[in-house]
Amino acid sequence: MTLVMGIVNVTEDSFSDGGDYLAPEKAIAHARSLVAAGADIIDVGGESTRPGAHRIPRDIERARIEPVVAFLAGEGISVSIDTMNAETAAAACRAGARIVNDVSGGQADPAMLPAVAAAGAEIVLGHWRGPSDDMYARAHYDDVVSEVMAELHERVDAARAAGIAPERIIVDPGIGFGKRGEDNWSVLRQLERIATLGYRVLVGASRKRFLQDALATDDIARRDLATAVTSVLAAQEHAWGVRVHDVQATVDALTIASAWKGSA
Ligand code: PMM
Repeated sequence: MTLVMGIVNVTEDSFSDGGDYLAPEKAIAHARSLVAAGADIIDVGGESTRPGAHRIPRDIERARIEPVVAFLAGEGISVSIDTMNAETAAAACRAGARIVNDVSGGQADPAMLPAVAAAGAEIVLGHWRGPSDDMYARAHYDDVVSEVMAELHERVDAARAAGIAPERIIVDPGIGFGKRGEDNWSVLRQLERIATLGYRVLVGASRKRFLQDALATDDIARRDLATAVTSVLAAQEHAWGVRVHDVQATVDALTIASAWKGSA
């Protein structure tokens, strides 16, 4: 069954939950509620990557995530660390994180891939064409799926050259990262093609703007049902995992989909 990665943004400015879990005890309580709802992995992030976001100092990012990662890993919870920063990734791995989730696929910090190799961690390589503060400037494609695949392939090669074993690599097409509405749909429509790269595929569509646009609504509360539907569709295309905010909705949707298929 497709794994569910629950999001804990220990940030001030993430686009849907910024500021809600900045205090470690709030982040931990939230993570526990996501695990109770059925999350398989908790993805802890200390820096927002929303469009227009600015980078934050490394010491602030580390101070935000370290106590949360250490506590959750100490409880036996599988933790991933959402960072583009090698030092933060290494610190999180020392604190017990098992997966480094780098939306830049190791491009933002040249020290990232060697750091992950040295830590023996798994890595999520996201498709990325540059920092969030001007990511749409590079959102021009002739054939978005082929280009995303070719660029992910380069990141995989770089990760393997740095000494990360292929079975420790997960790829993510980077929904919303340097992609406009229709680009995201093209990628999702051909998710199975991305899986032909030969690596596990993670999808992060949760609460993203393109879902709201498809529903033609400003009502942000309606994004969670839309997200749960994308989780089921991604699972049908053999996604290894989905990264979501509302874990309960996705777990329920995936459970009903497997009951329908007779494998629940
Ligand atoms: N999206 C965001 C942050 N981290 N990580 C992965 N692997 N894939 C994504 O699509 C992704 C990510 C931005 O969303 P958020 O601000 O709601 O966390």
